[in-house]
Amino acid sequence: MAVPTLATRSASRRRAVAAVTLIVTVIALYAAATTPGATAADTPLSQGRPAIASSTENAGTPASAAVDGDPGTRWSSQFSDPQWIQVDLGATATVSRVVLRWEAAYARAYAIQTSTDATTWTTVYSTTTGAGGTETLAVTGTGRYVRMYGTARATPYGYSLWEFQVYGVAAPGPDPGSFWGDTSEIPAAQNVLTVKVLNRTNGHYPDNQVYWSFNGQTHSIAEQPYLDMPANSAGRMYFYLGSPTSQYYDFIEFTVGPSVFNGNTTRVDAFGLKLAMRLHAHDGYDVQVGEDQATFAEDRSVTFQRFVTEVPAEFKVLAQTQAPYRIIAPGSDPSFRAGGVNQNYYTSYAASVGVNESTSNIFGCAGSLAGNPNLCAALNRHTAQLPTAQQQTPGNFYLAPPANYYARFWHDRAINHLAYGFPYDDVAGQSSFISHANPRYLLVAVGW
Ligand SMILES: [Ca+2]
Repeated sequence: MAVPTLATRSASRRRAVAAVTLIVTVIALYAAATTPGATAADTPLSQGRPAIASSTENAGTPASAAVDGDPGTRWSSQFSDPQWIQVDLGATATVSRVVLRWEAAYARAYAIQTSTDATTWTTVYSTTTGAGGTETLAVTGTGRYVRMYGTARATPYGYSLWEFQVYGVAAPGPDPGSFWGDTSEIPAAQNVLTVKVLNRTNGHYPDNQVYWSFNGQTHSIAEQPYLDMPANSAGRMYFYLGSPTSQYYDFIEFTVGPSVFNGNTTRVDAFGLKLAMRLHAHDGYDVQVGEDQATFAEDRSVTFQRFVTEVPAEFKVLAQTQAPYRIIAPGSDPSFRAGGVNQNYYTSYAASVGVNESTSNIFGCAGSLAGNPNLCAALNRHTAQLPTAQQQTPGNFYLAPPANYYARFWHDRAINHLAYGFPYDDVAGQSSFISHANPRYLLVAVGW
């Protein structure tokens, strides 16, 4: 472990205190048995993207194995109907082709469906006479999410796909320039750097209802979008929507030296508002962290619903108890603490790797784990059972329970998949911490 910076560790050591009903209308809007002319070399939009499924047969057949591009790994479900597998393309795409590479356990009846929000689905292909093997389907659809929804198995086994490949054209994302606005008129700092706060609430709040607060000053961005940031240690800047005391709030944290900025967004305690920050330095360094632009673009209610849909049952409560204001970290929820229904969520797994620590202390990297960042990170990422050399390989993270699915959710929605999902999420460079000398400005986007 490198010596941590003040900002990161002071923040990260804080203890946390703090089914969608699917009406499947099987209407084939478009179905064709022809194979579209596409080059064999093109890469599916689905490859390497986050995938989830209604079930898995065992830990060796995760949903991710159907989108990994490896013909020797597969997803398989439990042996019942219906079952589904869904992939998140990361942004809205025009979908033109789906390739299903079935293992022997294939679907007789299934639909291919698309969705913009992982809640409401549109069927773009369906069949009751699936043939198994490799099926190449020409479809016409639009969506960020694509799933195979199986309603009748062809064998007594489950549904099993070597690969679930979605091809098409990704819609152009938001223009990064317009997201971050015009940076040419940012005033030069008299102190260390200029902070500019951006209203990216998609019209939910006007500029005179988007507030920032730092070191005793509170302003709306209509009054004052800029702050000339002085050197300070372990500082926080808070953001509020609606009023300066609104329950819709969040913060960034930082340590600012005479000629350096160190700081991060954080989901260690909770999600309150979508936040992203972009640091620009005099030498041309220009780096962004925080929620990605697709997450900024979607409504808050969609983000909450997506959380409930995507995480395992034990974690759904995190987006419910303090809704609509917060999605809280698992270590903050009574269900995972002593006496709670999931107090033993981690117990047997932790014991299997020689750790005797409470579930909430594992999520919070507290107790005996406060001094062991690597082990705490491995437990949160479900890599503690692997050889040490593989514990910090991102491709191994969050592949099976028990794991911190709250943290995984924020990584899946973060720029470059970097987020502070738990206190030692900086292990293996996975956090949203950024640091650079001679900073010129910091842009902070506040979303809904
Ligand atoms: Ca595979």
